[in-house]
Amino acid sequence: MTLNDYTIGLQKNNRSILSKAITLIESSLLKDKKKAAELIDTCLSIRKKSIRIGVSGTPGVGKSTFIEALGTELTKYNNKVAVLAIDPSSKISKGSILGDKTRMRKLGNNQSAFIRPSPSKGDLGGVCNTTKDTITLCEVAGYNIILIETVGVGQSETMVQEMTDFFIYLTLTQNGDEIQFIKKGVLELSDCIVINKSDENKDKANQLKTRLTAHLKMANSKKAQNVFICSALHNYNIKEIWEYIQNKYEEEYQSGKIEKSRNQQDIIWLERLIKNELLAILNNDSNVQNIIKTLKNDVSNNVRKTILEKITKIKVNF
Ligand SMILES: Nc1nc2c(ncn2[C@@H]2O[C@H](COP(=O)(O)OP(=O)(O)OP(=O)(O)O)[C@@H](O)[C@H]2O)c(=O)[nH]1
Ligand SMILES: [Mg+2]
Repeated sequence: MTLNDYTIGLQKNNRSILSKAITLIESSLLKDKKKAAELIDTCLSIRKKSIRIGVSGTPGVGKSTFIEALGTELTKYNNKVAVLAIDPSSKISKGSILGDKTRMRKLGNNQSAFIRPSPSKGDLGGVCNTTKDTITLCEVAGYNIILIETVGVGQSETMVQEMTDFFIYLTLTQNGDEIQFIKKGVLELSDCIVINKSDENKDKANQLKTRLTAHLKMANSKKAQNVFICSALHNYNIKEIWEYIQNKYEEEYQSGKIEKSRNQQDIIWLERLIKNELLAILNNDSNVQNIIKTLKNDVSNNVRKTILEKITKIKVNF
């Protein structure tokens, strides 16, 4: 397929070409990488406006169910919804998100929606780097709302927050998650907190809402996040959450905040991309690999000095 085939197909909202284009940018083959880079450069100038939303939370909190409910609601108003799922925990959980295409059955059959799970190759940075390009491809294909699901472990929340306009954190009343995410600073990262499965115990959900709202007030957060109770399974409060997101997005779009934040995100991304490419060069360099092998065989002896000596001799030619 030529570059032109890809761009025309994408602009015609051809899903099969969109899938192929994503596979192309996820490829680690050098010849694919060159083509992918050209494709993304072209796409960056023709993409359309979209709202990018990150959805995170511990395993089983109801992220997929929430996205299914929100996505289905959104398609009722002529929106085109793309769902991207990043699974950084696949090494441990054997890829829980990958089952999501079947879990989001309704949305999966919806002609206005596109679902793409991304298996982690055990390399969070790699997957997330291609996710930003996947967003661009989806925007060219006319998807005006991009929902990104990620399990709330490790770095993934920060990375997803770095490529979205709006970050939703899902939590529950009963699993002690509350202390965990207050400790981890997730409250500060998120733009909106959703207490899911409120159908199981509405009183408890409301009590948690009160505690979290008080905590946010005390933390004097600049973001002024809202806390919602919700039942993704029974569609409770989904519409209200969407109205909140939409109003906040429009407000921030008009004030120029979205553009500013996206520019900052692009810079972070560029730095990460350069770092990753440099690492890839070093990983594929036989001299470097030989040095590592030698050092591993003799860890106890002067390793630091030797590393410093060797590293300062490495030169990268651009
Ligand atoms: N009672 C109730 N159950 C829910 C609700 N939302 C999700 N569930 C159930 O919780 C389970 C997990 O839901 P998922 O949507 O797969 O959760 P997830 O966060 O995407 O899970 P992972 O992708 O594995 O991290 C499923 O059995 C859902 O039916 C809800 O609002 N109420
Ligand atoms: Mg899921």
